[in-house]
Amino acid sequence: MLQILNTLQEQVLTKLPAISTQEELVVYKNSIFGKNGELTEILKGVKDLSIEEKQTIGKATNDMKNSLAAAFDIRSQAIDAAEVEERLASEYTDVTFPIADTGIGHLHPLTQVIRQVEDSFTRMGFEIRESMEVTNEYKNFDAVNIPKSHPARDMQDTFWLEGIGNVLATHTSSMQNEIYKTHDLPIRVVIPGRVFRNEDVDATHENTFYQVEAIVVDKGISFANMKYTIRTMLSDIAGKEVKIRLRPSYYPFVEPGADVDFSCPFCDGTGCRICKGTGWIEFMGCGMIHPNVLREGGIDPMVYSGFAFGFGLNRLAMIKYGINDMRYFQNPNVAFLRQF
Ligand code: FA5
Repeated sequence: MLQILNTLQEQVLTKLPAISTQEELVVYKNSIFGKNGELTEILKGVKDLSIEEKQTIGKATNDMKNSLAAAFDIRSQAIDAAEVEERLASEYTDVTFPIADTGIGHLHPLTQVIRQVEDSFTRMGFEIRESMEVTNEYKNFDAVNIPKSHPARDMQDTFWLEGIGNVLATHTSSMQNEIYKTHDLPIRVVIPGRVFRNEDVDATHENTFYQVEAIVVDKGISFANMKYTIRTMLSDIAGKEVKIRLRPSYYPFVEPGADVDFSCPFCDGTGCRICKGTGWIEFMGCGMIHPNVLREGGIDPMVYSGFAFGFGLNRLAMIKYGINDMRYFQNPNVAFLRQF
């Protein structure tokens, strides 16, 4: 029996190195150790040996069984290690290797315009605060002089959120109250941000768009300061001196309030396609901050005054780049984006 076992062991040790996958190894192991495997069949004869033989041969066969099992384990580990080596060699990528020109992207046109606006305000000594996208009824409406019954609420179709009084900001003026309450005086802050209105989308209206708000509060701030700031910003963005004109207008959070037009930078006021032949581009709302709004923010309107203005950034980008449909901005169309 020992001789048969020795022969089997030799066969196994010769064959094992030639096996290169775990699947093959399992099949071969089964043919040796399985229910009808070669070794199992040989070991079935042990029960017929005499007691003395069982003591010697039995122990030897057991040792051989263990050593064959160990040989299978070693081969199994070697196959795993070889597989890892092979994957390392085939999947290795040198991330420091110079790549071919893949056409690296660039900033979205809206981001480019936001940065230009921020640069202009930074030069004028403003600090930048980003507008909160989720706010509440108090900050978005009540605190800026738009009480519940006010018709101006209907002009800004609102996305109401779960929870009492939570809304998506409909305008960047929703940041005013928080800034008045948390900022030391004087205040000179510009607030770009994304706002939302539950509106039908068309070429000039989006339900998700960007606005920029600017607020200044100090002692002795006047309408003239506001006009100068607006003109400086618009000239910076247009890349040339522009004129502005103000028309009386109504916003609940300012008094007096006005709408601002600026002279068309494309035709210098003579009339063209962009300004629809008028020489002027209607652009934004502005005004002196309403005393109620200052008071609600904890600022005494008898001591301090200020101005605020706000405009749509999508509209500015459309004017600047001659884009005729606002829906392009939220459309991930690479052919459109590559133009800027
Ligand atoms: C406001 O939102 C005021 N908070 C602006 C303001 C601030 C006035 C401070 C006075 C003082 P209005 O609703 O008009 O105002 O929106 C301002 C600008 O946002 C518009 O001129 C327009 O450019 C842009 N806008 C408004 N609705 C949309 C829309 N649905 N899609 C794209 N842009 C819009």
